Amino acid sequence: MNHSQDMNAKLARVCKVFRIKGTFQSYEEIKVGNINRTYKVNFIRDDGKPKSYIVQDVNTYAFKEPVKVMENIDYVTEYLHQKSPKKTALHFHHTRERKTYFVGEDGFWRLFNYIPSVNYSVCDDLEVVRNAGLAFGEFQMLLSDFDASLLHETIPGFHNTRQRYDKLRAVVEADPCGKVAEVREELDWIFSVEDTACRLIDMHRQGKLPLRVTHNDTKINNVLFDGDTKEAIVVIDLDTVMPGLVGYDFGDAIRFAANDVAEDCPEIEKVGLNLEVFRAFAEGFLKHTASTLLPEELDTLALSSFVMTAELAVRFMDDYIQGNPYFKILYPEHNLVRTRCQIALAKDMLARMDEMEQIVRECAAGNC
Ligand code: GN1
Ligand code: MG
Repeated sequence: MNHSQDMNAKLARVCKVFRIKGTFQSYEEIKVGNINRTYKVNFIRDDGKPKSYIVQDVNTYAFKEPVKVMENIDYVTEYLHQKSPKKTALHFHHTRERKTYFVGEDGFWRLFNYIPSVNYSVCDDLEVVRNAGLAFGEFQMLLSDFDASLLHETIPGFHNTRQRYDKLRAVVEADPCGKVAEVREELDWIFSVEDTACRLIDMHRQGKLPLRVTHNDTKINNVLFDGDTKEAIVVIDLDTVMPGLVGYDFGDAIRFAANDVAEDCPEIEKVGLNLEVFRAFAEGFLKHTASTLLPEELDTLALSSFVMTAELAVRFMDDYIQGNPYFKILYPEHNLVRTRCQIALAKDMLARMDEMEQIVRECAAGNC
């Protein structure tokens, strides 16, 4: 059997476990996302109509306790559905044992509804960006009274920047693949900004920034849009919904969307912060959240963009030095290219912090 036939058979088996009715037609891999493997599977139902689903093979290297990930998702999707029943929601199918996952020899599988939509990996359409901001802001508002003690920490210390730095130090020390000499310059820069990059987590520890329920992975490709109206349909990828700081969601979204280029662009001279995109996202995000945020949270939103970008530089660098066990790569230097791209963006953010802060103040006051 070749790879595609093998995959066909595997996915058909998984669909059967989730009791999907009809005839399996085909599948395509959706290459969005750096962690899990995602497939769209296409069926013809018994009434002759086509119907598609999304099947995912959860990465259990990243998510050591995937059952807990699914428990979080069950709670959160149910809660969101109860609060806004008319909105399109992610719907995870159950196995005969009433589980939203299935552990096979070949992976940890889940299956949910396919939602016809468009999705952007790079986007400079300001209306789309504003709508992404609205969607992530609304997501956080809807979960503002959710009992956070129900949630597992699916990746311990996920955005604990201090811990990320400590881990990088240990990995540099061990240098398991002999890569450190070649990345000295990048490492020197990363460590030179450590205190600034750790300011959010430090402020949280000092009791100045509160925990909320956050998404924690707010790349614009984690929102599905209506291609005609450009409105956001639904926020997806709930694997990392956990207690977190508001800046994690704001900052990560800016890191990804307000870069002039993709996060793995090898042409460093093209990397840069797009302040128009920054403004559009801030306008959407703050529309409903501004009144609920503390002054310290608003004051650190611009900084959070830098923090998340530096943190990603740390994480990509760590993975590169370790031989790429965590992020999917398309070529051996991929994580190094991603690191350099984050460093270039983070530098630009530092240089333009005042402008970002000014925009946040304007948007928070409703004068965007
Ligand atoms: C991963 O899987 P994906 O692409 O949504 C990662 C994020 C990073 C992102 C960088 C669980 O997200 O934290 O910001 O790659 N998710 C996890 O592209 O580590
Ligand atoms: Mg993700």
